[in-house]
This record gives sequence, structure tokens and C-alpha cells, in this order.
Amino acid sequence: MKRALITGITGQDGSYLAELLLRKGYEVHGLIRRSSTFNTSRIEHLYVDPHDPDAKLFLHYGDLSDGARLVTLLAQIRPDEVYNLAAQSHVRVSFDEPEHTGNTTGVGSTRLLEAVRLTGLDCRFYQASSSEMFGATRPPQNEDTPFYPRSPYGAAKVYSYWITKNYREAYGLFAVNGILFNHESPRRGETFVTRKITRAVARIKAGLEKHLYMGNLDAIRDWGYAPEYVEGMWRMLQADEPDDYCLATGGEYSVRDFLTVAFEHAGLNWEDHVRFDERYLRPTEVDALIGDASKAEAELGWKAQVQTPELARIMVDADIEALTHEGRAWIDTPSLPDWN
Ligand code: NDP
Ligand code: GDR
Repeated sequence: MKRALITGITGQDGSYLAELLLRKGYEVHGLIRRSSTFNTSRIEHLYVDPHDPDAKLFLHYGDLSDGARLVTLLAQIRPDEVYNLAAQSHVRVSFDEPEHTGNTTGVGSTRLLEAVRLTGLDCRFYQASSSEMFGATRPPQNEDTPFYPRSPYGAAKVYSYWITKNYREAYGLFAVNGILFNHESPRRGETFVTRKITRAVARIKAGLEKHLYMGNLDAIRDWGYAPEYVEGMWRMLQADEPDDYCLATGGEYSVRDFLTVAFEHAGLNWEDHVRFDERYLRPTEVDALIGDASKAEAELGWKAQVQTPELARIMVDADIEALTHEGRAWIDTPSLPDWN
């Protein structure tokens, strides 16, 4: 049985990846942060009491800012695969907390890579790199596109990208960068633009709210469906040679387009409800990210199935369902394309 360690297991991607690996028969270990309230709602449905002989999911306290803990944990777990998904992942917040973002989203990756090296493990390493690294470079973007980050978050991810590549070259570690374009789902954090919109649609439809306050509606993104993207992460670690890959849909939609589809799906007109608030603008914006994932398709057989309009409808339906069924809808395991 293969063993995996996932940092960021409580996040959107971590929860889908844990599900995927458990389905594939892995023993899954997750790094979680101590918090005064429960922060494991996205993986509660996967959790089995560790005393149960069938338990395959194990959670461990730790933090990417605590290098010694990472060494101890790796030595104890001895994983075959490490997925580094943990990060302060909100671009707008990274302008408020640039140092913290650098420490976790950037140097945190070095701490984890060092822990792998110090424990001498023969394991494969996945780094959650981001299309935000391309920043101001014009689309379409692929693995050869130069980086031009436009936020402390983007700059921290560029650092993590290069340190991952350096450990591959310097120490022969099977370390890969998945350069993922925006991917969303009903489990997306509520302050990212897609989920903010679909949650508001559900609440406006139910008469709980009237207005939604937004920033720049002209930004263009390539929004895919998160459960498909975690399959791509896994495929990168099954390849014969370590390499870096972009995952994207190739679609081109503005925030305004997403608003239109989401509100229309609920029989609403977004212009009746959306208001501008400058607090949601960023000091420097990333105008357009549109990915070219042809390398992943050719070498990994990975291709996005769900395009942005369908994604918006999936998320609106889930948020409406969640309001009527006490918030449980987003836990449902999505139906996935047949990859084999
Ligand atoms: P989320 O914000 O949903 O999850 C982030 C995870 O990181 C959470 O589990 C969080 O824990 C954990 N975390 C944050 N800080 C620390 C820390 N100091 N030590 C340990 N754990 C920490 O992100 P996503 O699931 O959307 O994204 C996963 C990764 O992929 C991130 O690195 C993100 O930057 C990157 N990425 C995401 C894309 C997307 O479109 N979703 C696109 C490209 C890259 P807690 O729950 O306790 O807060
Ligand atoms: P992004 O995602 O910055 O692309 O980073 P986000 O959903 O936060 O913003 C997308 C675009 O929407 C514009 N926008 C707003 N954004 C938010 N959050 N709230 C608003 O009210 C709002 N109004 C307009 C933004 O300006 C931006 O242009 C995500 C994260 O998941 C990163 O971790 C990941 O690396 C990248 O995607 C790829």
C-alpha cells in the first residue's frame, strides 16, 4: 500500500486529493493546523476513528513555519508521495500579510523539501505552483512562459517553483511543479470570487440578501473544476520522469461573464444586485490568465472536461442545495469523468 502526506489537506484541493488517494487504496496522512475551532469540515466525511483497523486517513498537527516538526513527521510517516498544497493562498490577503505569505507560501516549501532531504526519504514531491506566477505576462501561458508575479503571493509561489526545481537538479529528487490555473468547486473558500458569487446568488434567491459587493469585473480567468485537477496532480507523480506541467481549461471568461451565468442560472439579473466596493481591488491586478495545458494532455493524458459556464452552474446548484439542506451539499463527492 502506498503512503502519501498531504499538507493543506483541510483546503479545497486537499480534501479532493485525499478522497482520490483513498479511492486508489493509499494510506493518507494529512498535516493540520491547531485551531481554536474545528477546521476539518471539508474532510470530516472521510475521517474514520484511527483505532478502527480499517482507518486509512491519519491527521497530524503541524505547520509549514515549523521545520523541525516537518522533519519529525516525515521520519515517522515515511511517505512515498508528498503533496505540498499548504499555503496562504489568497492573493488580496497577501498584500495585507506579505511577510507571513512569504514565510508559508514561499519558505514553507523549502522547509518541507529540506525535511525530505534530511530524512533521506526516497519519495516523490508535488509542489502546488500557480498561474499567478505568470502575472503580467500576456496569455496564453504555458510551461515556457516567463514569470512576472503581481502580488506577494505570486512572488512567493515563484520562489517555491524555483526551489522545487533546484532540489530536483541538485539532489535528484523526483520533485514536480503543477502550475495550476484557477480551479473551483462547491468546496471553494467563500472569499474567492467564484464561490463568493455563487453563495450570494443562493442567498439572494432565498431572500436572505439583496446586494453583492465586488471589485474588478474585467479580470479574465480560466476557471476549471477542482476534482479534475487533483487527478492531474497525482498523474504528475506517476510519470517516468519528474517535470513541470500546466493544468487549465484554455477557456477565457471575465468575472462579469461568471456573474452573468451564475445569476441567470437562478433566474436573476446580476446588474440588479451587484455593487462596486474598492476594498476588493488589488494594488496590482493580474488582468488575464488563460492556460495552455497541451503538454499535460500529450504526456499525462489529462484534459479538463468541465468548462467555466458548467462549473458556475454546478456551484450555484450546490449553494442553493446547501441552504436548503443545512450546508451539507458541498460535501457530496462529484461524479468524475472516466479517466481510464
Ligand atoms: P485553500 O486556501 O483552500 O487551502 C489552503 C490549505 O493550506 C488549508 O488546508 C490551510 O489550512 C493550509 N495552510 C495555510 N497555511 C498553512 C501553514 N502555515 N501551515 C500548514 N498549513 C497551512 O487552497 P486550495 O485548496 O485552493 O489550493 C491548494 C494549493 O494550491 C495552495 O497552495 C494554493 O496556493 C495552490 N493553488 C490553488 C489554485 C486554485 O485555483 N485553487 C490554483 C493554483 C495554485 P487551514 O484550513 O487550517 O487554513
Ligand atoms: P485569484 O482568485 O486572485 O485568481 O487567485 P480570486 O477568486 O480571489 O480572484 C479572481 C479575480 O476576481 C477579481 N475580483 C474579486 N476577487 C475576490 N476574491 N473578491 C471580489 O470581490 C472580487 N471582485 C473581483 C480579482 O481581482 C481577480 O482578478 C486564485 C487563488 O486560488 C490562488 O491561490 C491561485 O494561485 C490562483 O487563483 C490561480
